[in-house]
Amino acid sequence: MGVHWYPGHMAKAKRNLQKALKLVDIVIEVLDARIPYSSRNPDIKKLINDKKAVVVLNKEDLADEDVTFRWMEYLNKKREKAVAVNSLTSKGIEQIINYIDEIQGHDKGFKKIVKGIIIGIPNVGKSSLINQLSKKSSAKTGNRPGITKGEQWINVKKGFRLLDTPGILWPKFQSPDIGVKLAITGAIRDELFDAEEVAVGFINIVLKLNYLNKLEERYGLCLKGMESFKILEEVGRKRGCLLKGGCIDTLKAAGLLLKDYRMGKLGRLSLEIP
Ligand SMILES: Nc1nc2c(ncn2[C@@H]2O[C@H](COP(=O)(O)OP(=O)(O)OP(=O)(O)O)[C@@H](O)[C@H]2O)c(=O)[nH]1
Ligand SMILES: [Mg+2]
Repeated sequence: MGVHWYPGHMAKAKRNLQKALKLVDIVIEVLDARIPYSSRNPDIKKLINDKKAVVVLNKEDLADEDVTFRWMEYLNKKREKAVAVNSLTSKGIEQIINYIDEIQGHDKGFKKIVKGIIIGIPNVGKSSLINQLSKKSSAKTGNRPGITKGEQWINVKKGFRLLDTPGILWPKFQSPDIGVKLAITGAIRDELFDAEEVAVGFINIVLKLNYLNKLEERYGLCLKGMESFKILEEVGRKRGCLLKGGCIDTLKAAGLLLKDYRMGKLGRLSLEIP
């Protein structure tokens, strides 16, 4: 079993990305603040080379603030420009705009024309970020992966154009839990994985990172000392996920748990620490 998340068209997307990178001055790499490691394409660094780059930790509103702070420190130590962003509000947006201004050279008589590209895994909020930067809704967004189908140039502000791109995934065969984390956060289409398996993977992380109280609070349950599948059953029982005959519908419970997490109903919860 395991989560298989590398569809064939992704290879083509990677070739397109290589071409597009040649056209731009700056790369905005969007990561999911809840999984900055697992949502990062390990090949991008090489492709970007010495180009200017910003690492955005998006959906910061869903991630644990303390953990995000540690990720920022970690990235800064590696001399990477990192910004924690909520693309549904304006948190972090000004910092990115200021950096663009810097590149454009706002003190001179004229502004340099700057072109950028926005890249990242599916559903991480690339198009939402563009809309927030430009204060328009030029880019189509949606609550599932694969919304942006092709590349699209968007005028963000005077002298700054940004290329929106479809989300890309890559094979990271060495570690199956990366696939699980990408599935939990919504980067992989729900039809491509077993929700029960992924929900149990989620509960295992919750146990490991000491977030059990968040589940207990949300569902009004006492879950201490239980193993992960039992916890899933308890959530299902509490939420009335029952099959004919009274058995607990753990598949339905899994879907409900993942949906609650993605919507922030469990509170701020990061899935990995630096
Ligand atoms: N909570 C929260 N949700 C966000 C944030 N940014 C985007 N979203 C939501 O995430 C979902 C995906 O947003 P998109 O902007 O369409 O993501 P994308 O990266 O362009 O996705 P693809 O085009 O499919 O690759 C939408 O439901 C957005 O409302 C954020 O900072 N916080
Ligand atoms: Mg998009």
